[in-house]
Amino acid sequence: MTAISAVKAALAAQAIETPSWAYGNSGTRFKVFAQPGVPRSPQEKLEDAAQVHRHTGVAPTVALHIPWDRTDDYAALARFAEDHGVRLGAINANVFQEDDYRLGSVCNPDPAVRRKALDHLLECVDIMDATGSRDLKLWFADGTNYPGQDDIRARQDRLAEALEAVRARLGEDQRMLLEYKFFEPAFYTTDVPDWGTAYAHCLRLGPQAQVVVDTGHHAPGTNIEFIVALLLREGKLGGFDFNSRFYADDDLMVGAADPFQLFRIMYEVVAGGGYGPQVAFMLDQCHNIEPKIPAIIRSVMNVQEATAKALLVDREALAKAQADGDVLGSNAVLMDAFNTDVRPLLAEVREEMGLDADPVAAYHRSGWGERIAESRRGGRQAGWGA
Ligand code: AOS
Ligand code: ZN
Ligand code: ZN
Repeated sequence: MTAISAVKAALAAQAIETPSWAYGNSGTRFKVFAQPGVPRSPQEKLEDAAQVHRHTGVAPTVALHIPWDRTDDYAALARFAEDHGVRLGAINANVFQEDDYRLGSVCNPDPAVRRKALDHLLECVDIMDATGSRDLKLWFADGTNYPGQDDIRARQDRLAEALEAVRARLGEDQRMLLEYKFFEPAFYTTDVPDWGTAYAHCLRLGPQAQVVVDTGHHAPGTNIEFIVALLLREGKLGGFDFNSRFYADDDLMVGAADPFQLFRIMYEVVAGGGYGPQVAFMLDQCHNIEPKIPAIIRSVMNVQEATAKALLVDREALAKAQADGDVLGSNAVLMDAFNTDVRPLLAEVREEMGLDADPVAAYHRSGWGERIAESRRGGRQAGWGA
């Protein structure tokens, strides 16, 4: 196989998971904007996700969020997904949206609240059994707002206890992915604020616990690709929540704010041997003002473009320049790949997959947007505040 055909094969095999909540109405705490044609049920979200996969060919799974996607029969929902050409992906737990969680969920000082939160997490594993999902994604809003409000170390103990109970409940082929975020909604301490805290917990929990890197969850200037390289090296990178940010956790389209950063991240994934099913490439975004389905297609394409560039890095030339201590030469090898226009290559990959070279145009031509605007009335909010 020539190098370029290997790159094409790797691109055709990519799997980018789209989040069910990105198809629903969303906004900020100031305003949620309703859009025409927005899904009213988990099934309609899956129908929209199927359109993204139909036109890109690389978005075969959909992450669910419980309770936003609550349904009576999860096995039936999984069959519904398959009938539409997609599968159910990660199950996202939600222990942040009830009054009981004012002082936290699994870290709450009240054992009854902790029990309630843990029961929800265990229920999510029951749901994974029914859907056939591999990954449980855990993000905790837990933290404190004021110095002295609670005991930092005791909260870590409570967290560890809950995580261990979840781990013990996992099936052999299931994993728990622990997400970190430096602040929000807690403003003084957050109980899982950074990769180091997530890593320390996952290390204790063993091989079924891995860290998930949400690209919007770092302080400005953080070198995310270094974190990626390190977690991969330690066998602890479970996946990504991709999105981009200009300020805080903006949840904008991945690759929109800083395509160079996305390329650097994907390069570390490829170079570190993480390009495969063991690292879940998930989107975690909201499309507050732009049409949702084309925005998700665009996001998938942005990840593909960064991946193509990462795969095109001349690793041999780079290794040689690095070994020679050639600072400018090594940097030039990386920049050559980043500055390559990979759009024609991706167009070829799509055509070879039997797809239109331009997924956004193909989506617009399909008339799906008009059809759902006509047939779906009263679309639902994605979940925040719903
Ligand atoms: C929150 O900031 C995190 O990014 C989580 O992944 C969150 O649960 C997600 O945005 C919606 O499920
Ligand atoms: Zn996230
Ligand atoms: Zn987030």
